[in-house]
Amino acid sequence: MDRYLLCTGNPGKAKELREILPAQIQLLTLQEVDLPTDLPETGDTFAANALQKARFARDRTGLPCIADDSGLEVEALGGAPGVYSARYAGEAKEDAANMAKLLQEMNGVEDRRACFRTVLAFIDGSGEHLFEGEVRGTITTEPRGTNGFGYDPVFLPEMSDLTFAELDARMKNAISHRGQAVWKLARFLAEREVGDR
Ligand code: ITT
Repeated sequence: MDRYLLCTGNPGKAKELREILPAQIQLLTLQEVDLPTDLPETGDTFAANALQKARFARDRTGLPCIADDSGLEVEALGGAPGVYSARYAGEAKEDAANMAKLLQEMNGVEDRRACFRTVLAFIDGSGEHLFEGEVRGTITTEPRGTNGFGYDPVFLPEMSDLTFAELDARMKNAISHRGQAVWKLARFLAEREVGDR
């Protein structure tokens, strides 16, 4: 079985990555290899941060590493919170506080367009690889639904009447930014395996 290190301390992300990646891939957690769960991410793009987290873990373990950097870009806020999505309302990285701040900033704003983005970085002996996904939608005026994590209750994906938090996990994964990026990674790994045969 192939073993990969999942370089995230966010349980919501980890759950989705596990759900989407093929079952024959064994995913190790940061705790299992004695690394901190809050890896350094000081870049100003999703790609830079995903690479920074994956490189940090790869340098220390030598394992094939997968890191996810993601966030919500809101048109009327000039792309904020963007790469600062996790710490939008402070260092504590609290979902409820982040959503409350976002709804406050968007109070009375008519243009509610937004985009969720994920960049996955995968590093192994073959080098560094990036996979991206994005989904467009709008910010609701109040939280709806209890599934998922993060900003899910306030994000209404395009062509859906339900927020990410009202969709079940399979539906969210089928259309989400993370779902798209992970499918690209899974296809890359599968095609490489076929090539190796
Ligand atoms: P790691 O760096 O350890 O992976 P993190 O939570 O710090 O965890 P990011 O820096 O990538 O991760 O921050 C992403 C932020 O965007 C965080 O607040 C998430 O809650 C939010 N987010 C990312 N994907 C999301 C999704 O699918 N649904 C809702 N919120 C999401």
